[in-house]
Amino acid sequence: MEAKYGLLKSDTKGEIVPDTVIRFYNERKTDGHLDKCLDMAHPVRAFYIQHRVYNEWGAMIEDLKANKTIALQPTVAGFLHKYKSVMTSLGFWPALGDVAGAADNILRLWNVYDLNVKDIIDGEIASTMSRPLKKNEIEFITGTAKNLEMVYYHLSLLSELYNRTQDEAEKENYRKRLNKEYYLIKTRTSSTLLAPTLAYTDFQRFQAHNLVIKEATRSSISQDDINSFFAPPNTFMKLCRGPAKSKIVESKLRCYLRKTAIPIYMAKEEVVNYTPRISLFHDVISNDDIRQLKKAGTKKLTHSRTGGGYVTRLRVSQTGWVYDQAIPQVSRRLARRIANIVNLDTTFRSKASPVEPWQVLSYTTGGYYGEHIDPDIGDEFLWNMTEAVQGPRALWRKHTGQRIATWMFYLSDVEAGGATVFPKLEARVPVVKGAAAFWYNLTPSGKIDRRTQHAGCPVILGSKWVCNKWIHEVSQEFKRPCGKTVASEDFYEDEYMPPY
Ligand SMILES: O=C(O)CCC(=O)C(=O)O
Repeated sequence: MEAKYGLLKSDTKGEIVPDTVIRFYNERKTDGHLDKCLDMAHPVRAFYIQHRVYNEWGAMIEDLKANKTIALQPTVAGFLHKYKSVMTSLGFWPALGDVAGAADNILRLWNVYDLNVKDIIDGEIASTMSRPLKKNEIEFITGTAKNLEMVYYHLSLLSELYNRTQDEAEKENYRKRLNKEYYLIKTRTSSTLLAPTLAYTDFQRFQAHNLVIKEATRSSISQDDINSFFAPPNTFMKLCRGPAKSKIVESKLRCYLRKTAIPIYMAKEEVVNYTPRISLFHDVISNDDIRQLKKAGTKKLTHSRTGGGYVTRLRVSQTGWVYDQAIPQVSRRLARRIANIVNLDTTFRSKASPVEPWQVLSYTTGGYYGEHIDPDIGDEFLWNMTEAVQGPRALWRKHTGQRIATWMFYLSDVEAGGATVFPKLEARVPVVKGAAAFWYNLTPSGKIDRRTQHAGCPVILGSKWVCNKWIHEVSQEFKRPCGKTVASEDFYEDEYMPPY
């Protein structure tokens, strides 16, 4: 027993409690209550909880369960019970990929929002604290940055590890690692390590490389050396951080009370870009309908996929498709409201439907959707293909046409981050619960309007929920007629509704 669990301790009730369980309970006090495990709103907390659960709990639980005498004692039994309830609530047990994903989330937030490495390590994100990261946790994020070839972030973390330790031997170790990594990266193009076959044929380069590595252990790199790997922010990042349009252009954006198909109902439209028009319609879904959409969506949530059907780092969220039958009244009400505002056919049909089912999306901290357009790019060539090569997906597209427009409800507010941005237009839509963004993806000639390329910025704190309703070309022929020329861009320059 002793050998298996290490130190065994007795508590006041005379129980024998393995030190791992005592440590778990002690850490709980500093990490917050176990129930907080499910509160993944803070990126640093979300990371260290998954890191700890992955690294420590799995092995400990197996050990405890294997020994019935210990497992039946109240403290240990209580612990095992807690473990079971966390498992049930989470629905999964974090794997290495989940921990790496949580580390990747922190790196993404740092990169996109230009956070401060010291604040991250101290557990402070957007002025909200969690506990500081421990050395092994910082090491894990450092390793993730290295794997992702995020050079600046990798070296900055190593440098921080170096600065924070007081232990001379450890300091020396970090210094060597830091210098070696720096020189390895600097000499990467000629590195024999990246082209192993060269190591045996190109001795001159191999020796030169080795000399560099030897040199690296002697010299010291500065902050300026690390900064030489820093890449300036692109438009997507700038927009995630805040508005990017000039003050003059911004001051020309207006809010309107728009006529709808119902004479007594005026829609509240905030225009965030005029050409092409991108609007945010306020107060278009009630809290009760939001609750029902989220409830139905939650039952269906799985990893979001991108166009080709892949789970990738381009899209970090959960998706749940909700068919009208699941929430018939809500669906009818919302579909009618959208139709009344934008004058498009939004009736879901089993064949050649002008709309897709509701797509509910949930983002937690670090979650985002990289730049993309909503129409299927492959479809631009679809019409030239024979049915045999098109396949069922293409056939479906053929019957429904492209996604002519996107209507996206915001089902939550978000504590920080998460805006929807259009880098080619420098346009930005804030996350406002109860509102919906709307834009056309096609020009009147049916061409994909690539100016509508957009992205969901990473959520910094809290969670973000949205719901897409994609509207297709089919059955919109009289609602949104083609432009008179192929070149015509926006048919209704400033009005969605035709004059009644
Ligand atoms: O979450 C967002 O803000 C954007 C979502 C999006 O672009 C999409 O689901 O296609």
